[in-house]
Amino acid sequence: MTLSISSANLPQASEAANRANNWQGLIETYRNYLPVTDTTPVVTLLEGNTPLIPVPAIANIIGRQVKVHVKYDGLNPTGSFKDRGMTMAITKAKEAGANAVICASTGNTSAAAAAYARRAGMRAFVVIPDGYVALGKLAQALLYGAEVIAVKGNFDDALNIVRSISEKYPVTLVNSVNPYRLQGQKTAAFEIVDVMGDAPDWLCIPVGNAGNITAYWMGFNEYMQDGKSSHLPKMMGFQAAGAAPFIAGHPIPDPETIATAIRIGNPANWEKAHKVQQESYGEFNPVTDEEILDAYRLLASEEGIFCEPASAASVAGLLKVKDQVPTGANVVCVLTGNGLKDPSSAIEYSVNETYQGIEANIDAVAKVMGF
Ligand code: AN7
Repeated sequence: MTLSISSANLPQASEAANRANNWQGLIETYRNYLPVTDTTPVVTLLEGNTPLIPVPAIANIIGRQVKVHVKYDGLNPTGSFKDRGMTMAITKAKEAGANAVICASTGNTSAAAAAYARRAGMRAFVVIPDGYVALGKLAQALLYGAEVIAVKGNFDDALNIVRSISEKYPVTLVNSVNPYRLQGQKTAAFEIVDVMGDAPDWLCIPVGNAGNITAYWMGFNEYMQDGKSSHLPKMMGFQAAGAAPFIAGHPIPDPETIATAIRIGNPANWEKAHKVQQESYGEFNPVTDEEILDAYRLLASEEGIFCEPASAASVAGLLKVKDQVPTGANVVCVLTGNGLKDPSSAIEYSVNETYQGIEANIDAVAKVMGF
């Protein structure tokens, strides 16, 4: 007997499956919302389209039928949300004929800038605070071919330097003061609404320079104006307690936190962030390093999701203010970076340790297992 298979017999691929299989990167997907033309030379690694994952263990802690999802942007090509901004910033730099880009970075921006700039054939200069960039991020920047300059200062010092250099020399600044960065990053809000069918009630997000919270707000507003959502979320930004200028109300000269990605004392997008907070009836709250680490371990060990410490600040923050969450609310926490970025923190702060020096035989291993 012969089996004939025609396409009519096959199940129809869902719209979601089509979207995943045909994904062309966020500039192609959201072209109508972005400052590009038909002749813009798009530089892409097919970033975006990251999963929105339910986290039932975290929702259970809150109770009251609250639903919680994480937007796992650590699954972007270089492992962080920075790819969304960088595809736009490097595309526009290429369009303008730039040969070199520069950024200050706590690590993730440098990895993304390096990857996209090198792909576009440009030099990438990254200025980092010496000793305060997680190992995976430094490894990426070097291997992608960036020229890495480690300065004896913090991120805020590095940002001041690169701002001045980009004014004086022919090199394009790709920190989030570059407006194209936020244009690209706003697409994460589009993706959330596209998947959920509406905006969430709350968006919880870690805050450093406050570029990302500003970009999300822009995205939610543009989609709302386009009739794609019925309401806007309350924007809940969380800073590490030792690096919390928005809670202090003034820049912090010596920011300190184990979450080195957000070890930032003088955010570049200060006014924009306060506008977001006011317009969205949102809040900025601090989370301690202990709270960040608790959320970091909880996400990994209860939900199977490995993010970097700074990203866990969004979940730490949600749990901190959980009594304020309305009953039945839809909450999205943004997980900005992949856990593999920072293997040292994972090993240092993990509850479990490796059983070492075990003889390589069945009895010895079974004994360790408790049998
Ligand atoms: C994982 O890479 O500033 O509030 O130089 O890497 O938009 O600054 C990184 C920031 C959150 C904060 N989570 O975002 C850099 C850098 C992670 C980050 C933030 C960063 P913004």
